[in-house]
Amino acid sequence: MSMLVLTLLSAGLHAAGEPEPLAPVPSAQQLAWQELEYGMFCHFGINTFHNEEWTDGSKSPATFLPTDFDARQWVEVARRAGMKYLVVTAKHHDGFALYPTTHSDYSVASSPWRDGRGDVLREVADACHEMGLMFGFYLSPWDRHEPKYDDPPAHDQHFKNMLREVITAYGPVGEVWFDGAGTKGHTYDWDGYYALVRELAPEALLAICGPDIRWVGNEDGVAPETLWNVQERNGERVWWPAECDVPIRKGQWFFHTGSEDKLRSLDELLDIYYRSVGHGAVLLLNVSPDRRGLLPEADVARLMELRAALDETFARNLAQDAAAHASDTRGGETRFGPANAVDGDPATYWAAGDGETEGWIEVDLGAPRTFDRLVAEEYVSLGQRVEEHRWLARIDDEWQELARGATVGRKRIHRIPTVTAQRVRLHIQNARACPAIRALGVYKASANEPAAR
Ligand code: FUL
Repeated sequence: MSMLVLTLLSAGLHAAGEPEPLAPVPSAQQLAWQELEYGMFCHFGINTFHNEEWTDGSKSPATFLPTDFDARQWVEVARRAGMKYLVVTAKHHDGFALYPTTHSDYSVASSPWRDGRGDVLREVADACHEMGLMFGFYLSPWDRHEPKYDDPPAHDQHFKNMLREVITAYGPVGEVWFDGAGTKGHTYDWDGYYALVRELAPEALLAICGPDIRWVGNEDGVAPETLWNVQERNGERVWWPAECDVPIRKGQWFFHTGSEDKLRSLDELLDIYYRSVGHGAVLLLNVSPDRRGLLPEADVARLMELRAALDETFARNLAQDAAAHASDTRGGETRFGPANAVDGDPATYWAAGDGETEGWIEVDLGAPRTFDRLVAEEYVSLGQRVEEHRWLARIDDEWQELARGATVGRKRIHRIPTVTAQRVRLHIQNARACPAIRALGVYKASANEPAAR
């Protein structure tokens, strides 16, 4: 047999390979971070004791005096709330450091708290590491206390010294949160900061003013409905997933006395969840420790209500292990078959053949079922592919549209008016490359959730 015939034969017999990744794709760290979905932001510092959001660096360290600080309570609450990571303000714009830095006298070491021997950052980092939450820190480049701030090269060195100190003493670090606030007109050596973090903590993601995680663009906890992880940056297409940071008490990142009325309702938090995580972003919800150094009871109770409502809603996927079929299966192979989208395994997916940029996947729920939440997830290791989709159900012998949208991405949840149907279909009307869908979900929301909007 000639080589040509052999080649043709083996090509014909060969199993279809995985779809070509559609560049850009996430790094392993970005992917792992996106899977966390939900984290806690903790703003704590000198401001906590002054009922202010921003202080100017002149408040006396003597005013930092939590009466009952317990980092384990923060982390335990975050864990029970289903949050998978925590980001704490190691230093906010006022310059006051929550750890005994050797590069400034404005820190916990100059406070009367534990006679100046306390270290908030140490205890938060240790509790995170011990309880299995990814640890991240916020370090404000804007520093209203540090005299060197007005001399950019000197300040850059100072800032790098602090970065080095935190990373080497409190790691492993998963996320470094660089805030851009207050920095207009100031020159920073961003590249130098990034290089230092990469050198000391290659596992850490650089967020907000950084190339790994982007700010969603508002402080409302809301991502746009159409959310691309792929972004154009400096003329290059890059994977740059979005984080939605939002305070649980409206407008307050730091604790303020007598402000319980600012605490968002369960309905508001659910809405935030659906419009952040449900649009494919990661939610970083801020809960401020109070003057005791504890998360306030009312905020904790609200977090648990949210957890309970979400757990109840997503307890049972009506499509789990349902009979599934699709318009096309890559190479006709089981390993790319539609059942992979309902097997509960995030590592398996349904994929269509090359060039199939339109198609559908359908589940038979076994009997008519009542539901009002639809979930789809792309297998984003291969890049973000779906550009336009809709959900349909077979009702009165015709396919009726339940929801529509553009991107699916890592996760897309649609809230729909309650409907009863047995056959449900995700129709991908357009994709940038053959779709790869790792999960489909059909749920009935908890009675503790407000009706669909
Ligand atoms: C903003 C800051 O100015 C706020 O105080 C807060 O830290 C928020 C997360 O970022 O830019």
